[in-house]
Amino acid sequence: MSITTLGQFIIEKQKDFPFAKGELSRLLRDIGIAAKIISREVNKAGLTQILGDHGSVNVQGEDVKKLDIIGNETFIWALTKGGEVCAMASEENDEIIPLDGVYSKSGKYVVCIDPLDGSSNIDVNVSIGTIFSIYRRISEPGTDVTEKDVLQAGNRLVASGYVVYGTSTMLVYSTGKGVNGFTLDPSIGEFCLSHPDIKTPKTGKIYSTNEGNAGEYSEGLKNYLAWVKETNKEEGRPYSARYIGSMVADFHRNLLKGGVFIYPPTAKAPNGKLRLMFECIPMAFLTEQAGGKATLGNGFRVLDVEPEKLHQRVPIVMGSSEMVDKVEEFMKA
Ligand code: P6P
Repeated sequence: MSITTLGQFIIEKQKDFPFAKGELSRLLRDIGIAAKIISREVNKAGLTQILGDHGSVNVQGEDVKKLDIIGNETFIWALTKGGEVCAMASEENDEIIPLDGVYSKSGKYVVCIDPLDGSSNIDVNVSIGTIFSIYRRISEPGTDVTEKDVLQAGNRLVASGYVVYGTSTMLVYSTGKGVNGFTLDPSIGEFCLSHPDIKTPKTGKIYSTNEGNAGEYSEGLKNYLAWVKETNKEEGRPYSARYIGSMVADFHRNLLKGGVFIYPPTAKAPNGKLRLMFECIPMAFLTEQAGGKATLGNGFRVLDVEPEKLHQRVPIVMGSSEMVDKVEEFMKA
């Protein structure tokens, strides 16, 4: 049998952590369970004309919960049941969520989650995703959790990953020893290793940004966007613009093919639109683990930002290292 399931892989890799007693392995398993449930729900989304639009009352007169609420509740359920997590922070909740499972209070980990990022794309059948990051709690096991347990810089991450619900459902994660991708085989209900040891190309041909905002970009970034469009065969230009407006889908494509993703400050989002804790840190960790770069656009590593607010937003330039350098060269000029 040539397949390696997520569970088997996690156990195999546990030897990378000599002091591990299996808690992180069980936590990653719990995330996999939640991802499978959300994948089932997301793949039913197209049937809303029968099941009723999410957020409406269906033909049986039942309230159809919005998918991002279902996603949020599924992770709260899975991580509470699993007992390894003392608290969660969710893009859907203003405050941190202390978990009240039998073992939660002694849980060693906290999890930040964007349960369904890009959910506005569900109704048009565009890929969406879950983004998660795992930290060791700072407070003593058994004591009350505080926001300090969650507001940790990305350079203290234990693990991060995402699930992309697309033409297939994939789970991609890293515990700091490289990046591995698993594809869900619905016929056996298992995530199977399909993309071992993902390395993102040093350079690429794809740039991803919402050029509808370009009128508000800095002069330097406007110059970069002009430069990428100039024909220069020796330097492999023009590049291709690829932007689907669903971060996990844009990220996953660029991770595998090479590319740069840019969300700079705009008038509507003066600190950038993407959230530090729920989108930027977990994706920056994966990018660096795959050999790429992730900065605020000024050379400052996303993983070194000391978080101040749970839902704070930051600008981000991330992807192939040479492409990030080129964007920053223009932005500094
Ligand atoms: P814009 C989706 O709403 C999201 O949070 C990310 O998934 C995506 O990358 C970004 O916003 C798209 O933002 O302003 O380009 O529509």
